Order: sequence, then structure tokens, then C-alpha cells
Amino acid sequence: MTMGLFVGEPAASPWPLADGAFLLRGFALPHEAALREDLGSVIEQAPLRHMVTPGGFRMSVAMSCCGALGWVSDQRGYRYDPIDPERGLPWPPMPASFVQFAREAAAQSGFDHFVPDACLINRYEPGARLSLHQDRDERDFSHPIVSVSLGLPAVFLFGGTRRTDKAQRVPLAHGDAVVWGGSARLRHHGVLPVKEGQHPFMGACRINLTFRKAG
Ligand code: MD3
Ligand code: FE
Repeated sequence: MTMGLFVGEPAASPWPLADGAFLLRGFALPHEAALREDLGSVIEQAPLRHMVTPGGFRMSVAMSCCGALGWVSDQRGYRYDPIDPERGLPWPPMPASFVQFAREAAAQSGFDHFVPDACLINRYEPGARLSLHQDRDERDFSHPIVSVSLGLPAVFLFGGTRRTDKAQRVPLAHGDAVVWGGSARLRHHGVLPVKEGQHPFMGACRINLTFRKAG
């Protein structure tokens, strides 16, 4: 028998990856068309770009943001900023479909009333990767981070609180959502180089959205 999600079928229940971290396989599939359409208009306004790390390296992942705050990396460091430095304008507002999706995913995982003020958009072309890091530029780590994967699959690395802790490998596919809260919130994480491929809707790339309460 073929397994899959059908229109109107409720998504699978959250799978506890770790204390505070929940994997919701296929949770974004019913939201996919709206997310994809609104993503298109966000990156039309604020194009994807390769930021530079404070150490001077160009990131292989191309990024953009929407919402009241966006994440910025340059020679001065990492920070959240209400202004897109490429355009000298505020980041595009967060589409209602994004806010609704993040809120539902968080609620499914036991985090009620999650209201994101920043959405980071990461685009991986084949070969792009994200080395192990912690997300600590947000003001209050008691808020979870909600992530969703679209397009090509990837292997996510889920490490520990120390950078040298052994990392667990979690394959993530189109439509998978993960909610990272509690003691998982400050664990190191990264993404292995994305393999070549073609996704029927997204082409030869993986897009990851992360929803945060940054300010
Ligand atoms: C675990 N993005 O944008 S999303 C990032 O697939 C980032 O683009 C990855 O790491 C990506 O900062 C991973 C999953 C994720 C996001 C935040 C986390 C996992 C996390 C924060 C704490 C622990
Ligand atoms: Fe991260």
C-alpha cells in the first residue's frame, strides 16, 4: 500500500527527536501551495543573497528574510536588523500564511501562542551546506524555532550543547516541519552538502524557512 498524505487528512503526530524537539513529517504539505506562492513574492521583494561571515567567508547558502526583523551577517558580526542592508529598506512583512503555519506547527508541539517576528529563508543549491552552529542571536531562548523544508531532501545534523558532541543525522524531506524548543533550543546543528537532484515544484534546490521570535 502506498503511504502518503491525502487532502484533508490530518498530519502525522509529532515525533519527539529530543527533549523539546519535535519532527512533524509532512506537516507543511497542506500549506505547500500558499507557502510557495508567498515565498515567491517575498524573494521578489528581498532577493536571496550570499552573506559574508564575520571571518570573511561567503556563505554557500543564499539567504533572505521577512518579518519585522531579519538576520544579517557581515564583517561586523551577526545580528537581527529591521532593515535589509542590500536595499536599505525594511524586510518584507511576514505573509499571513507563514505566521499561521508557524503557529500551528508550534501548537502541535505544545508551544501555544507562538508569534514569530522573523523568518529566515535559506536556499541550498547542490553542494551548499551549513556548518555546525548554535542559534543565539535571539533575545529570549524560551521561544521555540519552527523550521520547514521544501524541495530537495537534505541530511540535518543535530548535535549537542558542545560543538564537539556527536551529531545525530536526521533526513529531512519536502514538507517536513521541525519545532525546536526547550533544551533542544541551544543545541548545535547544521546541514550536510545538498545532493544534486530535481524537485517537481522547487527545481534543483532546497529551501528552508525558520520562524523565530527574535526581538
Ligand atoms: C536546532 N537552518 O537558519 S533548520 C538556521 O536547514 C539553520 O537551513 C538549517 O540552522 C536549515 O539557523 C536548519 C532547523 C533548525 C533551526 C534552528 C535550530 C534546527 C535547530 C535551533 C536550535 C536547534
Ligand atoms: Fe541554525
